[in-house]
Amino acid sequence: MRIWCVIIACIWMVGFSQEPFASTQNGWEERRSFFQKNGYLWIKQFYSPDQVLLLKDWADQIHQSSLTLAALSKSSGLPLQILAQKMRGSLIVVPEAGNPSQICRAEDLLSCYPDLHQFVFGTLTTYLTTLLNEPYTLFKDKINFKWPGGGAFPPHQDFPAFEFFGPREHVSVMVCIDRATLENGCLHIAQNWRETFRGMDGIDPQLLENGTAVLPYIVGGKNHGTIQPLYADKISWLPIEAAPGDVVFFNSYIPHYSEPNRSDAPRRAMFFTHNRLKEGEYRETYYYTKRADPDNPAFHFATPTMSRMK
Ligand SMILES: O=C(O)CCC(=O)C(=O)O
Repeated sequence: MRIWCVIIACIWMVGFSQEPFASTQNGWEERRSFFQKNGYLWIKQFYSPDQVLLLKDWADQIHQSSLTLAALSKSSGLPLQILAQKMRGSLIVVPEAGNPSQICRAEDLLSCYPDLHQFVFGTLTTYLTTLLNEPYTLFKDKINFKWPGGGAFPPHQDFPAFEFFGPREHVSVMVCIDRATLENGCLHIAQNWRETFRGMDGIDPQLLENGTAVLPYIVGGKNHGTIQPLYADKISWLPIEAAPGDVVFFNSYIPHYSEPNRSDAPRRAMFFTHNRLKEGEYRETYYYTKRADPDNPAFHFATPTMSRMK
């Protein structure tokens, strides 16, 4: 009798100790195959409420610094673009096209906030590296403030804005700071976009199958970078009404857009774009080039900001 009890206990312990391992593996595999099939992965409550408090503090500090730079620009008569060139350790601050007294976005956050850099690396970069089973590295980073009245980001793919640098694919992570709603201009992501365009003229079928096709887009003018309406109108869009602490991983080919903020509260979100480490480290080159040529339309691709050709 005693020997049977020992055998049953051993079987139960082996089964019990294997279960968490087995379910963890399944968790990664499910997430990986969802991301690979759909081009995005939305993880609700990725950050805890206390981590969200930290992120909100960073967002507040970044906005304060951006306002200080905007005030310096006004008092010195030097445009923000020139300040970003002269003060290489400072944020890159870009005003709203429709309301230049409002800040649309700030970039190169991680050079100015080393603690935020460590926080992002230890959470998002590490998570992404495990999710996709190979090392990833940061390519660029920014916060889009989208204050009340802040402008729309028309439908676009990110890849054509990044393609002048080395990497052939990227994964951005949107970190939701404020609740994002239909009213305040949440992100919308294309669903099944590869299926939508199968067999359609003007798109390379092999690239479409690989998920790396670039849809025809408007070049020049105030809609520079926007997917041609003939194509964008066919897409079925998923609104990401995300809560603070939610994160959304999405690749640089998936079409996305967001509406203006029609509410009276901000819709802030940070974006951390990564590339495969084996394609090289580009973050410093990216920001060196952006500071040297800030009005290049490639840096204002489907955004509510001003550039040379807009
Ligand atoms: O902040 C948003 O709503 C959209 C962001 C985006 O698509 C971009 O910055 O390229």
